[in-house]
Amino acid sequence: MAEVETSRDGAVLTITLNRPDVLNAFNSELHRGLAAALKEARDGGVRAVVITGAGRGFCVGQDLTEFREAPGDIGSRLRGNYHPNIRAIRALEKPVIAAVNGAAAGAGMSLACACDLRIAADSATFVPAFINIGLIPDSGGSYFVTRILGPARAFEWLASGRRLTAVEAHAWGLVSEVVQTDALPSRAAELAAQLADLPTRGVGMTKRLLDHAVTATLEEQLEREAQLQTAATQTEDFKEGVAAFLEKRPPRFRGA
Ligand code: T3D
Repeated sequence: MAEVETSRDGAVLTITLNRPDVLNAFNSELHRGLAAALKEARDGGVRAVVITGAGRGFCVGQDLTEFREAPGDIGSRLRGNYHPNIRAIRALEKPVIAAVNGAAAGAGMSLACACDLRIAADSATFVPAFINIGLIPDSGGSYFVTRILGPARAFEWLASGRRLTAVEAHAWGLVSEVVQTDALPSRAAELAAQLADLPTRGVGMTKRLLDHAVTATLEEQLEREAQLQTAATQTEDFKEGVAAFLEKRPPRFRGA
């Protein structure tokens, strides 16, 4: 079995991290497989992506057995293995859903937070495990968690290493929805299919715009909106959206 599996259902690509015996901890093969899957996700026919884990874990970050001898050059590993996949998720101009089926710990928690939205099984847990072994948040964890939760709560959580239940994560706004564990795959597929039916280029530009908004001034953001709105009016889906409204019928967006 491959460390990462992909499957297509219409315009939805599902990426499954597949090292269930170690709750899908990262090793080199998993990084490589995820990179290949995220490349596959760039295909124009893919209009929504789901990332999930096989078995009872989502992803528990670095495989700690690789630290047994010595940590090695962690900085290089982060730059070479982790960062490209985090950047690839943010660069995808389509929605990426983390379907968190179980423990999301360390860099696995960062991976979930790099996605555009998170839905969780009621058995899922979120663990900023770094501090529990004397490390600091990496793989974008400090960046995304601060933006999702705000700096005060981010510090309280990331510095404590506390395990958060799915219900707590929902109350904090870390996940948008909690469903029964058995229902997670079908709910993720349903949500992804709904997102895939939207005007994908508009969704992609919205994603880019919101990423930019985090650090932009109002003037910069107004200008970015004007530029991307100009691009949005040039899409086929804009024409279709207006035509459907005027003809009083549901739109049929093609993602073009
Ligand atoms: O090297 C670099 O590039 C640096 C990058 C670092 C980034 C990081 O991600 S650092 C943080 C690494 N992750 C952790 O520290 C998490 C460690 N795991 C846990 O704290 C717990 O497993 C969980 C809280 C996540 C889940 O607990 P629980 O009780 O549900 O499961 P468990 O029994 O602890 O784990 C099940 C199995 O998975 C177990 O193996 P076994 O006993 O059945 O043979 C356990 O050892 C294994 N496992 C869990 N996490 C890891 C792991 N094996 C290797 N690496 C792991 N990270």
